[in-house]
Amino acid sequence: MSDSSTPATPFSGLTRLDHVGIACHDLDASIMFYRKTYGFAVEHEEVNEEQGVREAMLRINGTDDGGATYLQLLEPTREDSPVAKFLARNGEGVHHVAFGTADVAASAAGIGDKGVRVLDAEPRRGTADSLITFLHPKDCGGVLTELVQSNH
Ligand code: MC0
Repeated sequence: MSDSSTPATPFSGLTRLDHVGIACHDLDASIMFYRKTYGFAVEHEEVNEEQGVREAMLRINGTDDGGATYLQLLEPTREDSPVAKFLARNGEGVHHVAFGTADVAASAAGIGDKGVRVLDAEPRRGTADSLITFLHPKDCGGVLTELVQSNH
């Protein structure tokens, strides 16, 4: 039964699942696992010194909103980085989920107004020149959540 008070699209402007980020100790071994097991190919690889990660984006499918859906494999480049701390505490596994939006600042502002802590005062640079911001996992049911404005 539909509820006429429920908006057709979420107020947040989020349009898709952009990626699932997976923390790993050895990026090359992890890439090999996903290639051999599922046939997923690396579309993009880079080091993001600000975030302290070496990362690979494995494209899963495309969408019609200028973005796509990926697995993001994350290997830490320094011990004080968020991913290194996560690995030390939890071992390898799902690190965060990321939702796509056409306007990351507007989405973050709307979500912040709902009482969720937005971790970046201004959007930062993400993979492939995307714009990103993070939401605190303690305000999101234990899930570190990222918002992504694709550069495509
Ligand atoms: C930490 N916590 C998590 C978590 N990381 N919970 C779920 N998922 C995670 N990934 C929990 C801890 O278990 C702890 O819970 C509490 O949050 C505080 O964690 P902490 O590590 O002791 O302390 P903080 O506050 O220094 O750091 C947590 C925070 C940080 C989420 C604020 O990791 C952060 O700012 N993350 C955003 C940036 C990031 O993760 N970058 C790497 C991906 P308890 O219960 O023990 O208190 S970069 C990326 O993905 C880019 C390149 C891209 O997509 O383009």
